[in-house]
Amino acid sequence: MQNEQIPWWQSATIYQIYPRSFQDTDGDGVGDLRGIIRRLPYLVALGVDAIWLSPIFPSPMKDFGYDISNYVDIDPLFGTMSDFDQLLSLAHEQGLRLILDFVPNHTSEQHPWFVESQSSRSSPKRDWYIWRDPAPDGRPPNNWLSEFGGSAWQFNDATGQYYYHAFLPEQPDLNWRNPDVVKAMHDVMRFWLAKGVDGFRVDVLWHLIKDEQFRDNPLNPDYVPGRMPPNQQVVPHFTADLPAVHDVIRGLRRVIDEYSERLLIGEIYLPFDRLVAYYGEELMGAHLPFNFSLLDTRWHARDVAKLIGDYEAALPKGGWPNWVLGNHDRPRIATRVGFAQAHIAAMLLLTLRGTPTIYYGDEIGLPQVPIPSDRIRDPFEKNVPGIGVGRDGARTPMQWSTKKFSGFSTSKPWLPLSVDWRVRNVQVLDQHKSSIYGLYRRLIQARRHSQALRRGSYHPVVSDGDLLLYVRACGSERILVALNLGSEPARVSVGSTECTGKVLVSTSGEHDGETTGPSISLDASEGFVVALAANTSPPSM
Ligand code: TEU
Repeated sequence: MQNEQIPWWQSATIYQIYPRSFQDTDGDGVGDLRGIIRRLPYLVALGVDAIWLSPIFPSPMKDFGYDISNYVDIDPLFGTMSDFDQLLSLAHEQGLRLILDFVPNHTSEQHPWFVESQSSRSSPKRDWYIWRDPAPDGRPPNNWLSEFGGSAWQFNDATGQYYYHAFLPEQPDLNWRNPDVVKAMHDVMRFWLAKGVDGFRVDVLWHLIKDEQFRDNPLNPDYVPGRMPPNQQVVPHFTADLPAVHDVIRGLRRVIDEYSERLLIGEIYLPFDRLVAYYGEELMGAHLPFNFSLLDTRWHARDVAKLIGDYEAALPKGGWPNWVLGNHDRPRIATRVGFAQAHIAAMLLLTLRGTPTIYYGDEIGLPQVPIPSDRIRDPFEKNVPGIGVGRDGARTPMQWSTKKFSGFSTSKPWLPLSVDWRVRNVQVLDQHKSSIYGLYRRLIQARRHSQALRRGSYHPVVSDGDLLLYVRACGSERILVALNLGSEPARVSVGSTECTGKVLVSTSGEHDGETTGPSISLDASEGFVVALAANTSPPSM
């Protein structure tokens, strides 16, 4: 047994809660903090170690909380500061860490800082945001585009200048080149860290610094109109992933390190070679730059195997890996890969090397819910309709029980439930060992009890077709993970004795505890986690 002196987040399983959709207690159809408190025992039973809450701060909710008008309070929709304090202390009492969402790239246009900034060109807060004169013809200063459609520049009549917004016009970007902004935002972090929160997931971390010369972004030669969101007409060369962003991140990390055992996660959508730079020089950047590669890979064993290998190879020395299968911005995994393969995806997420983040509802196989046009809430879908960018379908209410509104609320929820809610809910799935919910619980437990799964090395095992095989090893403990990503049965045979061992977790649950012979037969969409017998030679790796 190796010494367990590693940071808590390296052996943790993180669970993302979208607070609007987790549990409502005041009957307004929107989730709240007291709802999360009510469900803490559920999270403990599921076996996760930390929860990350999407934004809960005062907000006009134009982007559902990612437009913050006060960083150091709680939106009344979600509750009060006293509810929050209670949530934090109860979570800690029950052994759960709490991570907040920190949105430093932009505020709400209703934040007092922006109200002051836009009031006059000579306002002391003018330079807290990014203001530019119009182009000579009166049009926006350059070709920068908003993620949510249209120019990223909004004209302000009163002062005759444009301000920059990477997202909605109601989300003006802060100027992180201004030291007063840096200080104010560091103080926001300290406010929550002093209360005892265990860390932050930082929104669009790679966007914080923009080109000082405001040069046009290059055109994207691969842009397909009508198939891709309009912001992809240009490559964000001068608006994201600039070298100077790493200085800002080092500053955030220094604040994190003023407190003990706190975690800095970065939301970063970049290819591996760029992503890994966010660990920072000497690992003084984000502890965990989110690895979103599973969100858009083709679901083929060879593609996934390559992606794991490429990620492992790209990691800097000492950089701790992490994996994500879903979040509030991307289509639900159960719909993307299908219900059967969602079990395989769960086994993958929870047996790979690195910290896994589970998106609420994925543990019950919540699908992407089709949203009727009169119930669309997401501003991205409203601005860029009809090409599938809408995020509401991945943000629908958690399904708890067979009660009305699935136990989420006593009144009509803000977004519709999935049509199968009467059977796809925690109460019903809990009765079936073979359910995806049972599988998540068994996998999380297996991970908890296995050094090899939590922190062991990763060794790909040569395989072909739809099989994805690897071994996790720590000391004498070796675990074989065998996943069938195909719709035909497959035989795992890697020599005469190599598969011999005991099944820790099988996707159906039916084989748990069985001993395996030299080869393993997998059904379509079946996976096994096998503790290899100590005297077997490892499969050829
Ligand atoms: O998302 C950033 C981001 O990369 C999004 O533009 C994403 O690509 C988009 O949602 C399409 O899937 C973060 C938050 O997670 C998102 O909810 C916010 O809307 C956005 O920042 C602005 O704060």
